[in-house]
Formats: sequence, structure tokens, C-alpha cells
Amino acid sequence: MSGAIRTQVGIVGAGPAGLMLAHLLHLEGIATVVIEARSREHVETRVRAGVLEQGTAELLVETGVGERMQRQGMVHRGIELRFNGQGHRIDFHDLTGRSITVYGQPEVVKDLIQARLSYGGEIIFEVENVAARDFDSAQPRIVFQAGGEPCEIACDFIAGCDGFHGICRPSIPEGALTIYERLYPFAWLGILAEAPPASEELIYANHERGFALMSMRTPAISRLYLQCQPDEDLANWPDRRIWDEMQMRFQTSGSFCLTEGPILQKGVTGMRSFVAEPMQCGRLFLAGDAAHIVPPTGAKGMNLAIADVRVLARAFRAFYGAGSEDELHRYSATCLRRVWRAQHFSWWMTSMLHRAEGGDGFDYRRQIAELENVTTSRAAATNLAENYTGLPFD
Ligand code: RFL
Ligand code: PHB
Repeated sequence: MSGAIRTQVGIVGAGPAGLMLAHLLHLEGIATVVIEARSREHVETRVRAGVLEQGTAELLVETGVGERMQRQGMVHRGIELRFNGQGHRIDFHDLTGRSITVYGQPEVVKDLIQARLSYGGEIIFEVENVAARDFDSAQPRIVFQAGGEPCEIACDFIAGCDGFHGICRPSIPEGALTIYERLYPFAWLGILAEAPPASEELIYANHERGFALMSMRTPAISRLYLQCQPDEDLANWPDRRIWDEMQMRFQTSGSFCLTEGPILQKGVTGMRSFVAEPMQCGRLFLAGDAAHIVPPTGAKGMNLAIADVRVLARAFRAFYGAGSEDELHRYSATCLRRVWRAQHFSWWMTSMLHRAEGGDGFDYRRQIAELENVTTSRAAATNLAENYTGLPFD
């Protein structure tokens, strides 16, 4: 592929943000071209998030891409918080009437790619040397190479949906963005295992040896995480050691035992909180991880990415439909309100559940007090449930 392409919105990145934006704009009759640095196979198999807020799941259904999720996704009406060897259920449904759906991010990506290709929408995979140009003018351009050939997309707007390590945010001139950031002194060692989940709902465990999370992908596949060092060497974690450590961290005073099985995938994920403000520069709009990162403890990253593009698609509709730029001007402020609520929730869940190194035990005792509060006060549990299942869209 080579040459010049003309479209209305040029989208960089085929993750949940870029693909959902392309889909929402297609439904509004707005033309888009999506470019993606990796292969289709890579983006469809990358192991990532697993929890959809109720509003995210509803959006997939309302826009015609939720059929497989409705069949295969697992609706959960609560989670368990485990500490001091005891489990405590937070009953989302009783507290808020809401639920979450456990459905892997690669499945969401597959469904969105399938939908886009079925209506002839364009996604150019494996592009290289991408640059966003002239977004301070009315004629922005995206230049790149595809199959080694130079290409250019001329568009009205660029959507930077290219994740945390993408090129869109760094192409914004120095000084135009303010960055807010926190790094955490721990990471997650995550595994995907061919083992039926030992519990029907997710378990978040605070243990003196460190945090652990039991999640799942299907009734036959577990997804588990353990708190580890940010520079943890996976070579030191043979499968036996991982299972032994998991079993210890999930242990209860009863007879709980994780189901073990072959480990299909292992990886270490660093933890950070990050926000770039504003999420816009001229005609370049940032969405999803390109603009913000949350630690995964609140299960908010993919949901925020989808929430951003919902706002952005509505703003483009107002621009192309009624000629109004007001919503585009308000895009960043509208998204950032939700982003900072999710930042707070993700930071709070992280600080309540992870073990801090050193110290005199103050932090551990403070965490247990907080967990006791969240699991005994209906008001505190409702706050967790409202945030976890997803705040209302404005
Ligand atoms: P993505 O998914 O990173 O997609 C960006 C895409 O842009 C491409 N790209 C480029 N394309 C063209 N040109 C360039 N120069 C490019 N540079 C990059 C990339 O290849 C990629 O395909 O960002 P997006 O769309 O904003 O989506 C964000 C989510 O992926 C992320 O927030 C979540 O995965 C975070 N997350 C979770 N979020 C949840 O909502 N619920 C969860 O339960 C949850 N658990 C998690 C998580 C993330 C994790 N890891 C591995 C970081 C658990 C983990 C372990
Ligand atoms: C996952 O299933 O991958 C998952 C679930 C909950 C989280 C993070 C990740 O908080």
C-alpha cells in the first residue's frame, strides 16, 4: 500500500480506544482510517485486561458488537476481598443493582476488528515510522510507511489512540502538556493457566507476603497475579514456585485451594499512575492509555479508554452534524473528570491491597482497618461497588 489517503478522522492505534472510536464514528457516518504498528494477530492475542464495567458492556451491545460477549462473557455480581485468612464478599448487585462482565480485552479487540472489516472499514496493520503532522492547522496529516512504501493520511482530525508508548503524545510540543505521575515500588507477575477458576468471582487478596488476584478468562482458564518487584526476573519463577506462592497468598482458615494447571503465559507488568493534561492539542485528540495510565488494581484502564472515545465520538458528531465545535473544546475537561475519579479509585485500591516494603507494620495495620471498614460498613462497600462497576456517564 502506498500513496495519499483522505479521510475525516485519522486514527493511530488499533487497541480498544482506536477500534471503538472507528466503530462509533462509522455508526455516525463519519469516515475514518485506522493505522496500527503491530500485526492483526498480535493485537488479537495480547493478554491484557479482563473486566468490563456495566456501561462498557452495555455500549458494546447497544452498538452491535456485544453478541459474542453476551454469549461468552461472565457476568459477575460481586467480588471477594480476602484478608487475615478470611473472604468477604462485596455484593455489587445488592449495593448498586449493577454488575461487571469478565471478558478478555483481546476478545473485545477481535469483535471490533471483525465488525470493522465486515462493513469494509480500513485498518492498515504493521505500519512503521508514524508521525502526526500539522495538527495546529486545519489540515493535519499522518505520515507513515506501509509495506516499506511511504503513505500519508490527510484528515480533519487526528485521534491519538496509540497507547502509553505511542508517538502521538510525544509529538505535542514541549510545554503544551502537564504530566502528573506516580510510580509504585512493586509490579504484578501475571499468569494465564489452563485451570478452572477456584471461585466463581474475582478474589483480591491482601496477604503479609504481598497482594494476589485471582481472575479468569473462561470456565477453564484462570488469570492470576501476584505482587512482585518491578525488576522481577521471570527466570526465578518456575511454575512450581508460582503456584506455591499463590496458594500461600490465597490461603484461608478454611479449606480453599487454587486449582493448578499448565501455565500458558507469564509476564511482569509495572504499575504507574499517569495523566497528561489537556488531552488535546489543536486538532490532535489523545484517548485511552495515550493520555492516562492507572495501576490495574481497579480494573479501569480499558474502561477509561472506551469512555474517552464515547465522548470524542459525540463531539465529532456535533462537529460534522451541527457544525459545533463546543464539545470538541470541552473534550479534555469532560474526560478528565472521569479520569481523575478512576485515578483516585485505582490508587486507593492499590494502596489498600499491596504490601509496602519495610516500615514498622503501621501500613499493614492501617490496610486491615480499611478493609474491615469496607467489608462491614454498607456505605463504604457501596462506594467501592459504585466505582468498580463504573460511574455514570455524564
Ligand atoms: P492499547 O491497548 O495500548 O492500544 C494502543 C495501540 O496502538 C498501537 N501503536 C501504534 N499504532 C500505530 N503507530 C504507532 N506509532 C503506534 N504505537 C502504538 C499499539 O500497538 C496498540 O495496538 O491502548 P488503548 O486502546 O488506550 O487501551 C488501553 C488498554 O489496553 C489498557 O488500559 C488496559 O489493558 C489496562 N488494563 C485493564 N483495564 C481494564 O479496564 N480492566 C482490567 O481488568 C485491566 N487489567 C490492564 C489489566 C493492563 C494490564 N497490562 C498488561 C498493562 C491488566 C494488565 C496486566
Ligand atoms: C484481569 O482479569 O486481567 C484483571 C481483573 C481485575 C483487575 C486487573 C486485571 O483488577
